[in-house]
Amino acid sequence: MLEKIKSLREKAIQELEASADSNSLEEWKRTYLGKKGFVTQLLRQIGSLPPEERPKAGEAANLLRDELTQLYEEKASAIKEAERLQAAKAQAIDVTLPGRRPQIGALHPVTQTLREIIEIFSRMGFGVYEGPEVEWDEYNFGLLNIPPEHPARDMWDTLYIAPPYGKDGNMLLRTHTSPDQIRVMELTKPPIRVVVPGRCYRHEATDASHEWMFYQVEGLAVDKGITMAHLKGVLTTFVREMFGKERKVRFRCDYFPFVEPGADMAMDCIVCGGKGCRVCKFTGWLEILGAGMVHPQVLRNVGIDPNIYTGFAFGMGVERIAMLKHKIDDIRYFYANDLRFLKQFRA
Ligand code: FA5
Repeated sequence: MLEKIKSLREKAIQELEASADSNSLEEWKRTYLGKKGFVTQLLRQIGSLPPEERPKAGEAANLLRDELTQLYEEKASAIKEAERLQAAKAQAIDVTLPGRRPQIGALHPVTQTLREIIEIFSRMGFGVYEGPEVEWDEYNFGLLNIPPEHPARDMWDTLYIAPPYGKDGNMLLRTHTSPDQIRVMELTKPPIRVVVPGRCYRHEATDASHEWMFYQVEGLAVDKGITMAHLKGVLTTFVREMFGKERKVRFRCDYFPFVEPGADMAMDCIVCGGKGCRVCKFTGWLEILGAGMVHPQVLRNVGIDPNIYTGFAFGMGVERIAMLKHKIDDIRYFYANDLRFLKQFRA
């Protein structure tokens, strides 16, 4: 019996050493120390031995059980620790890996230009007002001296808002920022000096200098004694601040029903240096804004007496200014969402 115990001990210890993970260790425990395990069976056999062999065999079997139990516990905690370390290693962050750079956004070139324009006019004492993009026909046209059926409406290909919001074409996407002249004059009394930036919409076929959605900045000054000279002075100052002292500007007569007299202002095309290209439609000039003296009827429409007050107004295209500034030859780049284009304007 003692021989049997000895060889069982050797086999058990050898197998215990060979078990490398908790699964094989548990299997080992079942095999030797479990209910039907070898050591348990051995202990049961002690009672059937001749009485003189029992004490020694009993003692040896009990010692074996205690020894194997202790060895099992040591091995179990060693395996547990090894497995814990392995799991921690699998989850560990490799601090030597370079980090992922966050994508940093930047202001859109049109926004940058818009801010620059506003800053220049702020320095000349103009405040800023913002009006709605969805506008009443009455503000976009009627109060600006363009009644229904007036042929001048053809100057603005208009996107109307469908019922149930708009009825009989009385609501639209503003085609210009000029309705905000009315809104400002309804809100405040002269003296007025304000610029109004915002989006405008036109049902327009796009080309290198026309978008169906674009920004304008409206300007309005109303006070006693305002003349066309103030208008020319303010706008020339603006162009020289924005593009440099050597810039040429050109004022020509133009027609807008809400100004009298009316003008358009152009500057020499920076893209081609005035020689003529597809941006300036081969004229050497790029029209950047419409302007004029506020029509007396418009002043009357908002309750301002044109015999006491006069004013000037202008409306400029922001994308056109940005194109000149950065020598961009197609307006459609701005809203094509092409990062190769946009990344060039990181400020
Ligand atoms: C107007 O919209 C008038 N409200 C301007 C005005 C204001 C005149 C105050 C008198 C007094 P016009 O349609 O010409 O005018 O547009 C003004 C400017 O907006 C143009 O010079 C141009 O720079 C820009 N613009 C017009 N249409 C487009 C378009 N489709 N895409 C990009 N820019 C445009």
